[in-house]
Amino acid sequence: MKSKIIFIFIILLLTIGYNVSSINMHTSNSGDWPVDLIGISSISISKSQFESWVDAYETCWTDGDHTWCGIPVWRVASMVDDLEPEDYTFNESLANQGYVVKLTSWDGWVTELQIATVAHNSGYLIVNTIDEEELPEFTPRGRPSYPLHLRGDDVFSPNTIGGITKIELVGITDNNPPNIPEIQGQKNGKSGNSYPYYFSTTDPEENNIFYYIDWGDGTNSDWYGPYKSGDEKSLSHNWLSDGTYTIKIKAKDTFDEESDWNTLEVTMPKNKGLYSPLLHWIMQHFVILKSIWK
Ligand SMILES: [Ca+2]
Ligand SMILES: [Ca+2]
Repeated sequence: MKSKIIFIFIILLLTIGYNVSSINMHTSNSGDWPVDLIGISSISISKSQFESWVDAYETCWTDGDHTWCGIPVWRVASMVDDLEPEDYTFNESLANQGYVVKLTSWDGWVTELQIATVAHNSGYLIVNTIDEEELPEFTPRGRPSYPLHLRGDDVFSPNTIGGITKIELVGITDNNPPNIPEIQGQKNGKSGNSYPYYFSTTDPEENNIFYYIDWGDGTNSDWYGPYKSGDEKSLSHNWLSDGTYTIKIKAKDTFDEESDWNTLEVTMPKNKGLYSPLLHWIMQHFVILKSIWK
């Protein structure tokens, strides 16, 4: 009898202990930030960062019982659709190419939205509050909700998703590399002097462009940019030793698609045997003497 009472007491203790620990887990929401946002650039969004975006673009939706507030999906996408993270402008040309906004919940559920459907559409909101309070960890039906939930006029099953901890722009397709860059500049000069070289190219999708210049003397510019498609840029270089060098240049776009190389041969120094001022003077006078002789 006594052992039975002790046994029940232990079971009671274990049950209470389990409930206490599970209550602690469910009331502690702090573990779900940062949320990963991955596109052309990537950011781990902190809670306060997301709240600052909501300050800029707050959009709310009421389901009759509750008011949910956050920002439209396309505004979230705009934070990683350029090379610079948190460039608030929406990359329309990228959206016109088409991609999918993939939302992943911490429980593994995935919802994919075509950017063509959600662009400039307030029917799809990523919300972080309900009735001005933080989201609960779970919906009344036991589905994940905190930290971010997809809500709005156009959100129906099976697109409903909460507990969003990863947002990705995927399927950015049909991309082409930039065209082979052109390069112009002095082909002859003196070693030790610095000469500017001008280069430019365009990208079929008007993506921003990076340039890489190999100066032919064991040094290079590394990836240089990004610059707008079609803009002319210049870099100066100084060859320290006499010789003939082959400058090589290539370009890549924001998707890391690389062009082929272009080349330009330069000679440092000028060939003194041919181009010295004395020889130039003799050649000029030889031509004059020849014409007089005739
Ligand atoms: Ca942007
Ligand atoms: Ca491109």
